[in-house]
Amino acid sequence: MLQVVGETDSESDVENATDDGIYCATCGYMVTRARWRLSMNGHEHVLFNPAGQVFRVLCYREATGAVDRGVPTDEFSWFKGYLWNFALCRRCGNHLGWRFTGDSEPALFFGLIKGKLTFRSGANPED
Ligand code: JO2
Repeated sequence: MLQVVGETDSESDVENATDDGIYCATCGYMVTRARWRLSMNGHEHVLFNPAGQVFRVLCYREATGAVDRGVPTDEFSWFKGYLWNFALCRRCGNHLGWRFTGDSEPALFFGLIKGKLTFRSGANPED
């Protein structure tokens, strides 16, 4: 009977892996992961807010490196049936996008501004 001994990748190693990490472009903190990409009639959207600002918005199921701020509102919501509030970088507080919540699946997702993210680990935001 052969027994495999020694170290194997634990669940937490996998959970902690940053190979697909996506980071705050300002401070480098890991905000989300490629594996959490979500399509809401598309992953990437070009959207305007009431102030006339244009955003390239990417949708993710989760963004552990973001904190939400403010009272969710449905005013000007880009996604029908969803309330939004602000999503800020958990480390530097930069505005990264919006957190969306609703009654149907998915009940929660994040719309993150492409230009506020970097897809390179350890990228120097000054580069
Ligand atoms: C989210 C911002 C937005 C809206 C905004 C600042 C102020 C206001 C901002 N539709 N929200 C969404 N506001 C997005 C939007 O689903 O318009 O862009 O309504 O006073 O994030 O800069």
